[in-house]
Amino acid sequence: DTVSDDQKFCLKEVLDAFRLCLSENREVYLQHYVAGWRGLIKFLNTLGSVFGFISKDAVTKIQILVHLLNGENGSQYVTIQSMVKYEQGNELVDLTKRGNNQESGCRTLLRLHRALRWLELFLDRLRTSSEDGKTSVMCADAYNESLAKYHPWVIRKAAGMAFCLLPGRQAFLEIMNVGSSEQVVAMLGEAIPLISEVYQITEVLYAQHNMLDLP
Ligand code: 1PX
Repeated sequence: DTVSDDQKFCLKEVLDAFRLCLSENREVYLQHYVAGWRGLIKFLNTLGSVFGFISKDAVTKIQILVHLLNGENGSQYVTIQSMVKYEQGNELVDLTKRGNNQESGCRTLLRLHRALRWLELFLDRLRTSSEDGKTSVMCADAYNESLAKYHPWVIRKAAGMAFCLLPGRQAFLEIMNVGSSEQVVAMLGEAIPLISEVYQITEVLYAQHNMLDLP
């Protein structure tokens, strides 16, 4: 195998990243949140170029967050909670229409946050599906229930076409590099509650700050 280890997807890595996300007092560490997404992008990249437009957008958003984390105000970006406080307190977020802060951490993370809900729904369908379950249908159902409402028609159309090209359930489970189907299903059972918790904490935080509709 010529793919080096750090490029190869493994579900364990994503699981670990989302586990490390949660601090003792239920704050979410941005560094690990970003690492979780990086892991997921590796998976997306193994699926081929039809998924490139999705991966490209996600990578752009991850990079925006990484720049903020490594930038001069990086210490304000340790957790999602501190990011929200800092950006809101310093008027660094466009609240109603796009203006000077089109690449704020808050609006950028909100896009990934909405996608995290898709992930939770999709992985849960995958986990509970039967051997002949169709990944394309699971993916489309999860998408229509979550992310689709934020996307214009062209994106929904392109996403729908890409879903049809997803590998079947068995191949899909194999790319996760965990082991047998039963082992993947077990690991999904561990990962989904963590993803769900990170999602819920972020959702409540954004709701409290009226930031669920950032432009
Ligand atoms: C364990 C393995 C599970 C599979 C992991 C797959 C990771 C998928 C990562 C998807 C990340 C998508 C981020 C989308 C963010 C977004 O909504 N961006 C839109 C709005 O951004 P803007 O800056 O303009 O306000 C942007 O318009 C998006 C464009 C790209 C299309 C997004 C389609 C999303 C489909 C999600 C399903 C991915 C299917 C992967 C199949 C496994």
